[in-house]
Amino acid sequence: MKALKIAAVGAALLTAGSLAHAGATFDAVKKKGFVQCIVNTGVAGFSAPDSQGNWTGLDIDLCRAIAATMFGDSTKFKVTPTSAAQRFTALQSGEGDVLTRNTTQTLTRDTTLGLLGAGVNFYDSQGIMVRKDLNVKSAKELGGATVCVQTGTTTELNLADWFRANKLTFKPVVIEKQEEVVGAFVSGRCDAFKSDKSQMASVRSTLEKPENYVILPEDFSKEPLGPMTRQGDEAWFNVVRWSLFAMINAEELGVTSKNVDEMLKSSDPNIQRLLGVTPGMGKNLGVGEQWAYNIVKQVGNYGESFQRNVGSGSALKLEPGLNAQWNKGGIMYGWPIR
Ligand SMILES: N[C@@H](CCC(=O)N[C@@H](CS)C(=O)NCC(=O)O)C(=O)O
Repeated sequence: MKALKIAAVGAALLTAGSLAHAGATFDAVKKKGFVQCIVNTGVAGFSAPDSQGNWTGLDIDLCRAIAATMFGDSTKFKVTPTSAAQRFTALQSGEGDVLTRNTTQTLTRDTTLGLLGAGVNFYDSQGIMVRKDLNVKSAKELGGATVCVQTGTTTELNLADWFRANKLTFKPVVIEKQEEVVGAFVSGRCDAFKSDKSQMASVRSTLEKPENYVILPEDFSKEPLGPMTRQGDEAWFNVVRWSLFAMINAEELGVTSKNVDEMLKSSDPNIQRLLGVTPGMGKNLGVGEQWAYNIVKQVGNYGESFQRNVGSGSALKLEPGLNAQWNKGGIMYGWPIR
């Protein structure tokens, strides 16, 4: 009798749990029919508009994946471009539904902003770029240098930490707009430019003579970059988190935008669950059962997105490094979709 009672309470809780889809952002996004993603103002490979004004990049693909989950249509998204300093206020004040903007996940950001990190879509580290004619081989030779960084970034803090730890002096030049930071560096106002290595590679590829600049070998910090949502709407948080995990799992399982239709016939239970052939995952998220099929079909798996935007198929030609799958020498690891 007692056991029966407990089971009944458990079932009631479960029902309440599945009704928790009534999150304010989840509902608002569903109602308006598109996702508003807060992105950067333009970092090639991550998020940048092309000559026709179409936004592409790894962070844009994540935004498209979220749209595919919600609407079965990856084109149902809009962007709000922000500087590093503006991005958190933009999310807090509801200017967007999700931050998909090369944002490092840190304890302070998770605990003091009313926001929450929902995963990692690029494992990065910070580095320093200098002009080649400075003839510097290591950051340890940069004592007394003037270093340009962008306001409101982890870069600002890591810079001070590293120079202090190495007992070197430096002069920071802290500027809000990315193009002004780059301008100050190129014009010689700063000896060095510090940022996430991926973004630095992106900036370097857009300079007039990229070969005149070198990225020094040091890694200054861990920068796990990923999306954030406002706290208090777990249904929405889950849509963001699991859209990303669907892309990562699809890569691990070998499901691509090219073969996803054949994969519907796969006998692998993991693939059947991912693609909604075995239903349940969509219902749990509060979306259609084809949510992950739509992501893979329209956006691609994580590896395809990486390759196209920042990897061998892009101007940046970044190696996957840490962003390879956990069983291929990296640390990308999709949590189980089950
Ligand atoms: N990952 C770091 C740095 C992110 C960041 O804002 N980097 C700059 C340096 S390239 C950037 O993306 N700027 C582009 C913009 O302001 O739109 C953080 O989260 O603080």
